[in-house]
Amino acid sequence: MTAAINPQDAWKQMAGVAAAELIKDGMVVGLGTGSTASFFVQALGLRIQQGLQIVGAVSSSQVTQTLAASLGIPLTDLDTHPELDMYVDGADEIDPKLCLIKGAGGALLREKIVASAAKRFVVVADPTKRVEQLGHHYPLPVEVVPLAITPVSRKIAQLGARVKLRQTGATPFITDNHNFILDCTFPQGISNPAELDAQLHRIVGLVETGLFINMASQAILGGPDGVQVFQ
Ligand code: ABF
Repeated sequence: MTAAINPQDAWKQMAGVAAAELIKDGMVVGLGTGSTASFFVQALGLRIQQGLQIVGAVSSSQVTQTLAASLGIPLTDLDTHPELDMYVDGADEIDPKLCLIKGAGGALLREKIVASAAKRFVVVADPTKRVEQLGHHYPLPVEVVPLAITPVSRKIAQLGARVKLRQTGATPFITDNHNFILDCTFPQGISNPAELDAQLHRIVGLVETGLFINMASQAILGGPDGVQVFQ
């Protein structure tokens, strides 16, 4: 007997399956992280079992790497394939220009590296991720070198944010790159994502932000009325 999944998961799965249909023989594919990306990875694994022949896939996290390996997806890396045909990943918020907040899963740096290597970045999500303005539903995660956590926190607070160190229990959450994450809430939302991203990047010790601007080329949303594509 197959366990029933809740509607939101069903929508994520619809998006993941639709994105997997875009993958063609001979492609090098980037694999995102998170529950929606996992549905894509599973659908891609199924297509590979059915005969799809990709050149290889680059994972954006250890978790995804393990999942992909378990599904028989051929794995590669950016040294072997510095340019990918397509990257598929989820998001926490998607605005009308396809600017994104990502990083709730803590993999934002690798996600951004893999996304930036791809000719095409397809976002997969359910409709709860669509927002008019970024920053109202999710804090903005930024990845920070542990040594710099206190001065970086203070400088981000000076930009108007409430800043919280992400923790697992009593200890700081550690990224795949051995850094910390600061979750930054901007009480008025983020009116100018590009300007904020530039300001944050001027802070020494801040490694990367979860703002993905002008990177996504398409969003595939599963929902109660089926799959919708935004570009
Ligand atoms: C990754 O997973 C992250 O960048 C984002 O934070 C999260 C989205 O997760 P889900 O698909 O589980 O909502 O894409």
